[in-house]
Amino acid sequence: MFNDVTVDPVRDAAASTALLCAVADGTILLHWQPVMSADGERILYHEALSRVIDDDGALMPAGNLIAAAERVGTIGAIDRHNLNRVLDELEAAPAVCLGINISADSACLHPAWTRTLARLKAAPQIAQRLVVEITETGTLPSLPAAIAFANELRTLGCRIAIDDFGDGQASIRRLTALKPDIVKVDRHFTVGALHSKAEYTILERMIALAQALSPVVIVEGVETSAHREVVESAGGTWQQGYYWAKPSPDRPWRSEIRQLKDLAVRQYRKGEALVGHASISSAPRFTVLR
Ligand code: G
Ligand code: MN
Repeated sequence: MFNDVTVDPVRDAAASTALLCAVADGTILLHWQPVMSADGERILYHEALSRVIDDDGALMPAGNLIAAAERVGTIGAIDRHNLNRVLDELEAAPAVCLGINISADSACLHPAWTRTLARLKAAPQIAQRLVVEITETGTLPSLPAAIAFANELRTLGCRIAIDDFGDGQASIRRLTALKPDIVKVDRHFTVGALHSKAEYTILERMIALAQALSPVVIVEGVETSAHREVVESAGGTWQQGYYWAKPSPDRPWRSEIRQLKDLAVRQYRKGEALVGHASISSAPRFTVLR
């Protein structure tokens, strides 16, 4: 059932119910994938991606179930659950920036968002480290509603990203109205750029267009070193994809905290003062966006 891509209302109802049950059972999990600078030196943020445990106990991407939940209209509850789990992470780790995917269908100021928005309002230092990625693949049901949602989140300090830019159905005029802080160029342009000069030019122009729409541009689908190079030469300074890291349950920002704790304990035992983050040479570097 999980891998079936044909659209059928009964299957959609079953799949969307399975996803809600996974939330209730705690079998929907977040994996993390970093957004990296083209030189591999900096991490912009880590994107949370949903994974579900299937009937055989295997972990699998939740993409098909999410698509069904979007069609049935239950995606809002899933998105709010995931966003609240990301807020838990941000609360636990004071230096990291994290990203979350919100379906276009959920991007409206529905009363169900009240508790989550209150949580963000109460903690601006957490909101400032959150990137809310609104996917372009679904059509935005109401542009004014999406603009109000994006503006509210931005007022609270969050960054708004347009996901899968170039792959969806929304017009550029509609996307401009969201005033995105970040645009993520869809991975198909990366794959195409190695095929022909014409497709390379399309990638280059897509990046330039995205740069005109927002101050930060991320290019997705960087799977090989050839992709890394072609994207960098086309102007893609922030990159994401399997070449840099596959989505993983590991949370490197937690290991930084662990290293800091270990260091503190070692230095305490040796009678030395704690010298801080700069001394942890192996720790990943985080770019706090603002
Ligand atoms: O729509 P969005 O860009 O949020 O989708 C992320 C999805 O893309 C996740 O399911 C993730 O596992 C997958 N993904 C991440 N990096 C790559 C990549 O380099 N290649 C491909 N094909 N998929 C990727
Ligand atoms: Mn995304």
